[in-house]
Amino acid sequence: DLCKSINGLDKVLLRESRGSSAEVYLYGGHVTSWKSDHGEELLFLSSKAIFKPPKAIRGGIPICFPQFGGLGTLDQHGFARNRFWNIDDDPPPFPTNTLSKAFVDLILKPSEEDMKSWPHSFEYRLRIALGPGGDLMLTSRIRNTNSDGKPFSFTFAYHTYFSVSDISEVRVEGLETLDYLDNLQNKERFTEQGDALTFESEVDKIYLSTPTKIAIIDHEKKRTFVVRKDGLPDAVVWNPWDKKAKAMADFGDDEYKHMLCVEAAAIEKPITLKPGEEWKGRLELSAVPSSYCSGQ
Ligand code: TA6
Repeated sequence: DLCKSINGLDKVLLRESRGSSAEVYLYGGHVTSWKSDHGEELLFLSSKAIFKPPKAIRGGIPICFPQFGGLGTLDQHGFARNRFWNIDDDPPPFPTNTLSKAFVDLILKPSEEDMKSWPHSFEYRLRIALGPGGDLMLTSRIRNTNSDGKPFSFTFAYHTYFSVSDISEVRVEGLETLDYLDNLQNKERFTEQGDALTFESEVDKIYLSTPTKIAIIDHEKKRTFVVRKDGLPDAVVWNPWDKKAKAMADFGDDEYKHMLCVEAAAIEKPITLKPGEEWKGRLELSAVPSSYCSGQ
């Protein structure tokens, strides 16, 4: 259902038959809530999030397009998360999500303004769907619609903020032994040590050529988030920790203890599309009891 939220921005509520739900703001095409079938919130949304354009909403799943980070000429993380998307009432067939009954299709095209800072025309169709087991699936289809024959390249991330009970009790499996660029050390390249990641200070790493599946284990909740991705070879892991948290007006001082960003991304090798070509980037999130998960 489409409704007006308390802060005046339109949002879509998705409800799956067994009780799981999600909320998506047309502003930013931004998922701000994903709840399990017993109503537990699985994404982090800052209590100080600002729902006022052009500020991006702090938390949920910001869409970083056409640029991840500050790696180019646009504002940090591009402009898709700062624009009003439209409901797409004429979507192309999305064979991958045929199972879902609860979904919404959104579309973003560049404004005149956008074309000044990023002189390319594109159609970005985003489907947000809840699967039968309460999984959250995001499918992005980005097509180059340039009429001047020009290709374009972009970097991308689903900047997902997971809700965790206590960051010092969280482990991430699937990124050990991989190379990463450390944003805290001039993006220098390092190799990760050999066992699951744990967290005791600020982290901001871009892991390269990562597996299609990453597990985020919340010890206290006995819950594991499973991130499955397709078309997204990299993964960013970010927690601002205390100092950076205090420096962000839209982030509570202690909130870093209850969140971890693990972001399915395409950063190291920008994606290049010729006119008419389309790129697809899929993200599938599930939350499972931890006892089933380690080593799966
Ligand atoms: O994804 C990690 C990161 O690039 C960090 O460097 C930090 O800047 C974070 O994104 C949040 O960026 P934002 O523009 O949303 O404040």
